[in-house]
Amino acid sequence: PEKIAVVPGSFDPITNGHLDIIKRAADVFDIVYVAVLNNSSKKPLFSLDERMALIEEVTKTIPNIRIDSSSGLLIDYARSKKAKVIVRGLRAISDFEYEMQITSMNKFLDESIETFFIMTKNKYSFLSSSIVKEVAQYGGSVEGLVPPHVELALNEKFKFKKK
Ligand code: COD
Repeated sequence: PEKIAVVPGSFDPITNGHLDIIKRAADVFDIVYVAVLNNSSKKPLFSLDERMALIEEVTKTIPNIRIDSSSGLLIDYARSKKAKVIVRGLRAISDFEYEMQITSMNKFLDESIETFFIMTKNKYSFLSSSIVKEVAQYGGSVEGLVPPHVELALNEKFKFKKK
């Protein structure tokens, strides 16, 4: 049977750290659903459609991934795709507590679905969508931290004109 995984997130916007996790998951699983879901504690900068379009654009060379979204529970989404595995990325120790909390809640909701963690590349250890937005907002360069397409979208969003 096909090995199916879900890589869930807010992806607001997708960074090179996310992309690295998605690619590494796609190397291991037959089908990887990249699912844009709501994190109720975050207010997104990019709309759902914008976030999905950016992911679509920067992952178009990876054949076995599917870009999708859901407004419900991650575990229900995973079940609906017959995914046995949820893949999350781990950065610094600060991610650990939060990840452990959602992993144990998801395990409580459906014991048959596993969460696997892929450790970030060192160079992306301190990279997050939030820090990227913070810098881009004030006109700083985020080159190398996000795909070029995302950099353009950020400049557009903040109406930042390059000198
Ligand atoms: N290097 C490696 N991994 C990274 C990096 C990086 N630089 N940056 C981010 N990541 C990883 C994150 O650790 C995470 O695993 C993934 O990429 C996505 O990150 P974000 O920040 O875009 O997404 P989150 O953490 O906001 O996603 C949270 C969900 C939306 C998945 C969660 O809120 C959810 O499941 N919502 C749906 C409702 C639900 O089921 N809630 C109950 C959960 S118990």
